[in-house]
Amino acid sequence: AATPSSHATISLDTYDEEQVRLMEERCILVTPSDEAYGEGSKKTCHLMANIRGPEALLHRAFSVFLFRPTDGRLLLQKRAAEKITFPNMWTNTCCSHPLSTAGEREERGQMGVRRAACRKLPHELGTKPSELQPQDFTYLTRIHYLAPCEVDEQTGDEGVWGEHEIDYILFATKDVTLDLNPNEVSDATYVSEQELRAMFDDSGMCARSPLAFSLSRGCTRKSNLFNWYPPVNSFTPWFKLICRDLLFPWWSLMLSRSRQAGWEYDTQT
Ligand code: DMA
Ligand code: MN
Repeated sequence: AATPSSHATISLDTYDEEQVRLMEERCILVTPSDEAYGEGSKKTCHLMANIRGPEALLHRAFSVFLFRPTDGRLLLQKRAAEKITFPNMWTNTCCSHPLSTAGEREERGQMGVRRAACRKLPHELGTKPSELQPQDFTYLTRIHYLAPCEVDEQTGDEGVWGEHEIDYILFATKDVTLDLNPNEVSDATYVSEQELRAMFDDSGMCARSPLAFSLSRGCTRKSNLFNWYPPVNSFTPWFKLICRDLLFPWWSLMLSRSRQAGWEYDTQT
């Protein structure tokens, strides 16, 4: 493995103090077949210069999807403005990284990522530690993905920050109490499949720029050349990907099965 000094770095002076501190966390470096070979700071791992660099740094992560038992709705969070990567975007219940400690490096039964999820849900959403235990999660699969935080629409240039991860997908169905950490999460909501699809319809190109607005179809928001609206909803790239490939197909299957079984499962209202 290369020495840390060979990796690109950047000044964090303009960012939130607490989020800068968290950039010192030690992520687990992995090969594309998810073999752990070392560790790197969260900062090093999330700079596009290191992701696109000769080493193509890749690290281990997890994504939790938490469903409410009473109505099957999924808990979404909106990332705080303070987040250095992907601020202000809606995403799945909780995402983060297992750290390079003995407990969170453990691979047997995905124990490391399960423990990391049990550490981060209370930190981000204020769930009680007793409400979610490692065995409450169902491990679905791991996905390898790469996404820059920003891409310049004109030049195609990528911004400074991004993700390049082997992401463990964990589902759970559990009632939890919420007490949002405002440094991490600015909003949270439970959505049905239909409600989530409607939120997606209210994102995309709509009103990103007056030109994009005038060209976008099916957009009812008012805009003109002197008015700029940010997108109503924007979503993290990994959440969109997981929705398309895993969540929506799984959700429809689960609902049709539960209807066949005669369960009263109200997802419409
Ligand atoms: C990183 O999530 C993990 C994935 C799957 C993108 P994050 O940026 O929310 O990490 P953290 O909460 O540790 O800042
Ligand atoms: Mn990451």
